[in-house]
Amino acid sequence: MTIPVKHIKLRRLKMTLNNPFSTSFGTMQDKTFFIIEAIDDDGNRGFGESVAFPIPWYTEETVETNYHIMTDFLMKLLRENDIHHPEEVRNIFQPIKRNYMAKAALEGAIWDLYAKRKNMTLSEALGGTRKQIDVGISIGIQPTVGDLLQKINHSISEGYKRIKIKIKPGLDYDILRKVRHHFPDTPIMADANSAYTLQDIDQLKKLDELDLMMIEQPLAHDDIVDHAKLQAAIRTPICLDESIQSAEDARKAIELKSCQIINVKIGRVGGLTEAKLIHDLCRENNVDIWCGGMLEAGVGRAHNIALTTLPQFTMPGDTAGSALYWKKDIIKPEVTVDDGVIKVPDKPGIGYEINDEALEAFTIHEAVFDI
Ligand code: OSB
Ligand code: MG
Repeated sequence: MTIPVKHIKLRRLKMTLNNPFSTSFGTMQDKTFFIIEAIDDDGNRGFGESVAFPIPWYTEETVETNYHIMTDFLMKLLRENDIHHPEEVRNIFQPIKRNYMAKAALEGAIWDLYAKRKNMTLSEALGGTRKQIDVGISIGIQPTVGDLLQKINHSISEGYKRIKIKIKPGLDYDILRKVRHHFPDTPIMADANSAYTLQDIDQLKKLDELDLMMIEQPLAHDDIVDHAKLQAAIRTPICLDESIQSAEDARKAIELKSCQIINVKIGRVGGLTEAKLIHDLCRENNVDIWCGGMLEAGVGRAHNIALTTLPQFTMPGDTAGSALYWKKDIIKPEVTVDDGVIKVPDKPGIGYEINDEALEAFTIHEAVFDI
């Protein structure tokens, strides 16, 4: 039985975050991205979300490169190949190098369509078991330490299970020391988004005294060699984000001891199938794994929740509730967090309905392609 994808609808959305989000690479407030809809003969609709930003400052992909790769290459491959199971899409897309976020967006829509046709949840289709998932929060760089402490205090009162703080050179040890002083028992971690080099090793070593859960992506976005040197020199566990773009990258990083933990993002690694391969590899090697976030709207958020139901996702992820990011999200109901926990939906596919009215309102361009 093939999955009869008849049309792909590409919508370019523009949404505005409730608050600007600052990392070592820059500040984001307006978000432009794609919602992909895979439609079959019976009118079933599978949804995917592309997580690339307008500017290539996280990885090299952008909204525009996503459009180019999806429409000029990936759709052609979908036309030329029958798909029996969404796991095959990874191989079908293999002739096109990298461009993982573009691939993941289309693949995600096909996974959702497949699960809906089978009348199962996306979590079940992936082999997930968890009925609820633990949630942490990622707090961007704040104007003052006082603002940061206030945000952390609020997040703890809301029940978030761990606090992630964005750091960069000059805004690191002194701030984290104050945070640790005010919150001696809170699980805290730091994310540098590749802002350091091995020359900063003494500054990074100082973080060992703060008992952080981990430091995420301290060194270059494409490095696994220097990270191994750094991990050998510091006690704080290193978690890799940007550097892991495939299961092969994960295998090499584990072998080199470049990290003890992996942050998986579906978009960064080319889709749910690759994310699952990385999950399985981490499980075999006893490496901790958690699901990262890309300030997603509801569709991407729902995919993250489904992935996080796999057994090795033992650490809280970055997928918080819709209201933290958006005045209005594009799904019904919106994702809600209760005491640091999201209940996994039990409806077919991504498990949330699309709020078509909101989807329309945020769409700035749309195009339909025959498959
Ligand atoms: O490095 O994890 C990251 C947001 C944008 C780009 C990169 C990252 C992040 C986050 C926020 O940390 C995660 C989220 O809340 O969605
Ligand atoms: Mg990160």
